[in-house]
Amino acid sequence: MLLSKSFVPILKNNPSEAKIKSHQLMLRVGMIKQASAGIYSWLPLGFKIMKKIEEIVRQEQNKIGAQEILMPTIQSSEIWKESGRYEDYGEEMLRIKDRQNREMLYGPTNEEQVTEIFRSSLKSYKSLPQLLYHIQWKFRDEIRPRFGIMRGREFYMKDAYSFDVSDEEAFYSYNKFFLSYLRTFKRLALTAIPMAADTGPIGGNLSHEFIILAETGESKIFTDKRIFELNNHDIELEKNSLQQMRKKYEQYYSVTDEKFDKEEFEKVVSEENRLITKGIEVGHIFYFGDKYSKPMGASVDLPGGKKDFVKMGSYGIGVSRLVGAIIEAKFDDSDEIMKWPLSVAPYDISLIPMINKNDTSALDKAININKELIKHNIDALIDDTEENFSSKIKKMNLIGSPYQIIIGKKSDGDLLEFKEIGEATQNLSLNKIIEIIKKQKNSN
Ligand code: P5A
Repeated sequence: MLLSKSFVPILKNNPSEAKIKSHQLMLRVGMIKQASAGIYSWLPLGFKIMKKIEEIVRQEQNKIGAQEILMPTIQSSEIWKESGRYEDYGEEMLRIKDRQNREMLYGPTNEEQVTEIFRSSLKSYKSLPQLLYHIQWKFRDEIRPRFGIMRGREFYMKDAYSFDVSDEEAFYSYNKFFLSYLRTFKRLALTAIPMAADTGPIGGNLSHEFIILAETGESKIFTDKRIFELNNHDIELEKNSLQQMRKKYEQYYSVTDEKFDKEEFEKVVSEENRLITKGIEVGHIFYFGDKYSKPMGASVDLPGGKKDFVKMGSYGIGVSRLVGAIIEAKFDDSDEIMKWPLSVAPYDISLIPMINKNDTSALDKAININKELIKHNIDALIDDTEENFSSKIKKMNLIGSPYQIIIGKKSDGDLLEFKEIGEATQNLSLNKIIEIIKKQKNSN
């Protein structure tokens, strides 16, 4: 892709309305454009990144046997009246009337909608477990939308729902999602720590937030540092090994604000292991048993002829929030260098030819390199503008492709001036560069 033809409206300076670095960068390189308070359009660069995140989230859901569906954004108030949440949800719910004066709403979450789908389709314990998910826009009329897409009013969420015959089976489903979240965030190059959390308007009494550390995060957290050393991604999807995994996490104190108990914290965590800091909630999982299935009558026939309400959980990932969260974790704002993990980078590599008016040989060379990269499925952004070298580098550092090739005096003959963004340059052949990138891609 040629930069001159791409829709990447770059601003020279940080926009004053943006208070945190992710919001600043997203506006600065034209990833998003505000439409109204807490509501954004996604422009090509930002959209490409979000779609790559979405695909990783999807793959990891599929790997645990969850099935993708798509529920609407607009829901009927009827099902929310059945569950009892229509009044409880309060001002955060955007309520709409259609032309027949029917009360509708823009879905802030989908527990009711999915329970309605389940109850009208499945009747036997033999169909269980069922794990269903969708990736869909949500709307919450947040009182204080802020930090760009981090706390938006309209945002993109992956929400999954589990249906089981017993508590024991439901905990197994919960643990599957727990593992899939650890794997998902790892592929996004994030260290997200599960923390016991409050359940708020979703309900139930078992819940974990997945939090990445960031000074600008809105969640206050209290943990035992040793939890960061756990690495449990390569285990079998089997009941016992998942239980073992949960136990390993549970041995370390790790909670959000609402669950914090000072006395207990100081009793179970030695002083040198205590960490009190802030983080960004990128995922949240809940177990709430029959909170929705009972009032909404979602039951199955059991072996002995009895019926019981299905046991349910729900599992959210903030897909749009993750774009900002990765920036918070990876953007070096003092040097103004963004390094996207290759798994979600908008482009794998930037080609930066030094172009003079009378000499287009560097650009020609970049275009030839790109032809070769395309053969290997490597996606390059070519800066074909005639700006000076330092402003080209500045721009590409903000866009954040993880690799760069600088085509100037030093990229002579077969050796190219190559670097991993933010690192020292090396002179390598194009074949070697392709090999490095492909190897990195395959490791994800
Ligand atoms: C779980 C799935 C739920 O809604 N119902 C379905 C449950 N959980 S949650 O914690 O309220 O939200 C899940 C994740 O969505 C992201 N998120 C947001 N992202 C951007 N702007 C917002 N206003 C916003 N609110 C929630 C978070 O990542 C959260 O973990």
